[in-house]
Amino acid sequence: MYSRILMVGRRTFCRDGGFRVRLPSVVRYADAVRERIVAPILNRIAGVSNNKTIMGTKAADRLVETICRAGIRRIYAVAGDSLNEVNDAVRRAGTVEWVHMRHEESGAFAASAEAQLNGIACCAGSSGPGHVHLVNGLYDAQRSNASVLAIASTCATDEFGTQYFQETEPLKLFGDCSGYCQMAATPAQLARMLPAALQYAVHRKEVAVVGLPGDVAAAEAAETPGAPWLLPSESLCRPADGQLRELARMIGEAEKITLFCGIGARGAHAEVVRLAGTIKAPVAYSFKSKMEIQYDNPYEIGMTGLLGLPSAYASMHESDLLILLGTDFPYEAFLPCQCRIVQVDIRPERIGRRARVELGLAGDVGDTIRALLPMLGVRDDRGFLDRQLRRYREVREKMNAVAAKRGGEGRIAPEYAATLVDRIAADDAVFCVDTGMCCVWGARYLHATGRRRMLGSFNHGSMANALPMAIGAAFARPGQQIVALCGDGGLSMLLGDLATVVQYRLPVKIVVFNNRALGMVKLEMEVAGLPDSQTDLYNPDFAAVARAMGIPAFTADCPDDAERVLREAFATEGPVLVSVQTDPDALAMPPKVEFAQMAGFVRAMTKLILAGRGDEVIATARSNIKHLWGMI
Ligand SMILES: Cc1ncc(C[n+]2csc(CCOP(=O)(O)OP(=O)(O)O)c2C)c(N)n1
Ligand SMILES: [Mg+2]
Repeated sequence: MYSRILMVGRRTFCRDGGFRVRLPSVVRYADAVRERIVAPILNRIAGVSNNKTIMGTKAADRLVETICRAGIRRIYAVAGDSLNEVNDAVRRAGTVEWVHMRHEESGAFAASAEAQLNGIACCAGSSGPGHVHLVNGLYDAQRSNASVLAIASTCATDEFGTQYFQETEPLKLFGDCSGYCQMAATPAQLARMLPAALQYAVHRKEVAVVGLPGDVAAAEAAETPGAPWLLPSESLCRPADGQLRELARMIGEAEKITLFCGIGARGAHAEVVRLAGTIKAPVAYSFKSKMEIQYDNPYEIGMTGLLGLPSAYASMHESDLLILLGTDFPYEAFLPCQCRIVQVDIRPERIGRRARVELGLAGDVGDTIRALLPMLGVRDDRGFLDRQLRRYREVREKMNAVAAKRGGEGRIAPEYAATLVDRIAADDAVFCVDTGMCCVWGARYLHATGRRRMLGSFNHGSMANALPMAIGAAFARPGQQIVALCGDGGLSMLLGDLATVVQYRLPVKIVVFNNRALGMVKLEMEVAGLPDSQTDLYNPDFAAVARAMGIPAFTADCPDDAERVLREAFATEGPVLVSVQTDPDALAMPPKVEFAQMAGFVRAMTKLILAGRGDEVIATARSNIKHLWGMI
C-alpha cells in the first residue's frame, strides 16, 4: 500500500517514517537537475538512501504503477514537452517500456493491434500536434473495440483556456473516438479516474482517453479511496429462456437456414460448428471473423460483402431464416430483406440497425448457443446445406483458376502473390492488411488455420494501418510471425515508422503490393462511371528505401521469380521488405455485380478511350479477362 502523507509547512512527513522536502517551484522545471543533483544531496542530509522517500512519488509515477498493474506492458508514443514527466517516470520505474514511434498515429495503430491481440494496450501523445496525430489511430481502435488507454498530456493547468502554445482540448478532440474521455485536474482526481478509465477500456472494449496536464503529472501523487487497480471480471451473458425458446421455434419452422458470423463469434468456433451441424445450416462470415470461423468448419461457405464470395451471398438470399451471430456488418445491400432475421449481439444497441430483424437477442454468441442447443432437435435434411456447399466448391475452383493466372513482368497478378504469401506464411502468422486492395487479396486468398490472426482497419477503413499494426503485433506476440501486407500508397503514408521496425529489430515481414496506384480508388471511380484520375503513384524503389533504413529487402518483378523471392524473404531473420510489382489494372469483382456497376465501368472505359487513353483500356481488359470468364 502507498504510504500515508501528512503535510506540515514545506516538509511532508510520511507515515512510513521518512520525510519529503517540498521544493521551490523554480526547481520543478528542472527535473533532471532535481533528481540527479538535488535529491542525492537532500538524501545525504536526511540520511536516507531512497530517493523516492525524500523526493515524493509523483502523479506520473503513480500512473506508471497503475497501468503496469493493469497489464499494460508498453506505451507507444513520441516523447515531448507535457509528456516528459510520464516519460521520466517510465524510465525510473523500469516496469513499462516506452516504445519510441516516429508518428503518434502509428503509435495508436500499434496500440490498437496489441490490444486486439493481448487485451489491453496504451499509447500517448503530447499536447497540440501530438494529440491531433493520435486521432486517426484512436478512431481505428475505437471502431475495432480495442481496449486502448490513451494518455493525452496537455499544457499546465494555469494555461488552460488562453490559447497557449500547442493548446488542444482533449474533451473536444477525442470525444468522438473514445468511450471515456476525461481531464485530470488534480493528482487526487487522476488517482480516481485512472482506474475508472481502465475499467471502461477493458470492460466496454473502447478507447479511454486520460487528459493529463504536465503540472499534474509532476505534482505529488495522491491516493484514491477506490481500488487503484483494474478489476477484470468474466461473466456469462445470454438471453432469457423464453426468448431462446422463441428462436428454437423459428428454427423449427424454417426450411433453409444460414448462419452469418461476425467478430462477436470469436471464441465461439466450437459452438457455431455444433449449431450448424445440428440444424444443417451453412455458415457465412464477415471479413473480420474469417480467421475465427473458416478453419475446421465443414459448414463454411465463405465471406459476403464487398470483398466476399457469391456463395455466401446466394445462401443468405435463398434462406428463409438468417441468424446473425455477433455481427454489425455495415453493408445492408448484402443482407437479404425477404427472409426472417434473428440477431444475437452482446451489445443490444446494435441489434436491428442494419436489417429488418424480427427477433433480437442480447447475449454472448457462445453462451447463447450453449443455452440454445438443448432446445433443438437434430435435423436430418441436408438438402439446402449440400446445395450451398456445392456452390461454394465451384466458386473456390473459379477463384483458384484466377489465382493460377500469374500475370507478366512488372504486372504480377496480385491474386497469385497473395496465394504465395498464404502458402509461405506460418501457421500461426498474424497478418496485418492495409486498407485498399490488400484487404481484397487478404480476404480471398489467406486461409485460416485456427492459429492465424488477421488485423486491419476493418471498420474505420484508414489507409496505412498495416505497418504500424504489425509493429504493435510484433511487440505483443514476440514468438509469432508477423506479416504486413501493405499497399504502396499505404506504406508511403506512414513510411517513417520503418525506422521503428529497425530501431527495435522487429522481425516483421513487410510485403508491398506495389501496383503504382491507389488501386481501390481507381476501381471505385471506374465502377461509378468516372475515368480514373489522380490515382497513379510515382513511387520510390521501396526495396532501396528499406535497405537505406537498415532493412534487408527484395523486389519481385516477374511471376517466375515471385515464389523464390518471397520464400527467401520469409526465411530472412529479422525484419525484411519485399516489393512485389503487381498489376496496376487488376480489378476485383464483388460477389454480386450490379448492372449499374457494370454500366459504370463501361462508361468509364469509354471516357478513357475518348480521352486518348485507349491503351489503358486494353491493358485493363487484358488483366481482367479472367474475371469475365469466371462470371460466365
Ligand atoms: C487515410 C485515408 N485516406 C484516403 C482513403 C481512401 N482510400 C481508400 S483505399 C485508397 C487507396 C489505397 O492505395 P494503396 O495503399 O496503394 O492500395 P491499393 O488499393 O492500390 O492496393 C484510398 C486513397 C482512406 N481509406 N484512408
Ligand atoms: Mg497501390
